[in-house]
Amino acid sequence: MTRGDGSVYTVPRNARNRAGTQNAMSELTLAIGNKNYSSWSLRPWLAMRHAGIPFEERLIPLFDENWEEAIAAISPSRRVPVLLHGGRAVWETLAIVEYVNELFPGAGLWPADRDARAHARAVANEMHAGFTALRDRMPMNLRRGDLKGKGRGPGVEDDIARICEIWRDCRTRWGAGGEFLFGAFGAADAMYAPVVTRLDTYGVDLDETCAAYGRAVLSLPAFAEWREAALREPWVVAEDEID
Ligand SMILES: N[C@@H](CCC(=O)N[C@@H](CS)C(=O)NCC(=O)O)C(=O)O
Repeated sequence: MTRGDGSVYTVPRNARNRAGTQNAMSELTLAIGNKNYSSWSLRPWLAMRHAGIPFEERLIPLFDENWEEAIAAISPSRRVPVLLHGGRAVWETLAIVEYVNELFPGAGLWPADRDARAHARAVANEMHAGFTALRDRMPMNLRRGDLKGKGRGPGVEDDIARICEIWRDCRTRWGAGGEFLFGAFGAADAMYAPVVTRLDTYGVDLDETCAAYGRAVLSLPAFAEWREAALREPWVVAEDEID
């Protein structure tokens, strides 16, 4: 199996045992929303695709005429992403990441070092629970190239300052082995990937450390694959389009 960066990833034997069979692992299905808008969907998709973890993708266009029926049939929270595996539904992005990490412990989704791993989980959770001003004002929208300077409002600058503090801190303390928060690309980076796209879309000025980190995320082959598909999508979600 090949990772997104071209290196080869061997499925660990204990992962096979936990999943039951090799076949069971190849039957992972990740249900996602529109690639242009669904920032939560991007996170586990990117983590899994970059790591070379095999999965089938099921895209359910957000809020179109079949949305409610389709999502209710597979997701208890009626939200995407949701991972389907062996009759089980795993919803909530971080729960999906942890589930996949248990199936593929050799995939490097979290850092090997315990201190780094604790830090990675803390910043991933901080992303999951917070930055609501930025998320509300700057919806992910990969198609738009005309939003530089837009999306500002109360709380947004504070969110950006804290995010950049996290990135600088991770890069300084743990990032020496690569271009990402903990060196190699992993789950913490996947959690922040939609923020990277927002800071780019809305033209936020960054210091060199954060700008370089953002460029590294946007340059990932797996992210390019997601973006290309997003740009081909026909759907428009009016509430995520700002003027
Ligand atoms: N806390 C959830 C958030 C998931 C979420 O809000 N997904 C959005 C799409 S990006 C969704 O399904 N929205 C549908 C709705 O609000 O009805 C997670 O971590 O997965």
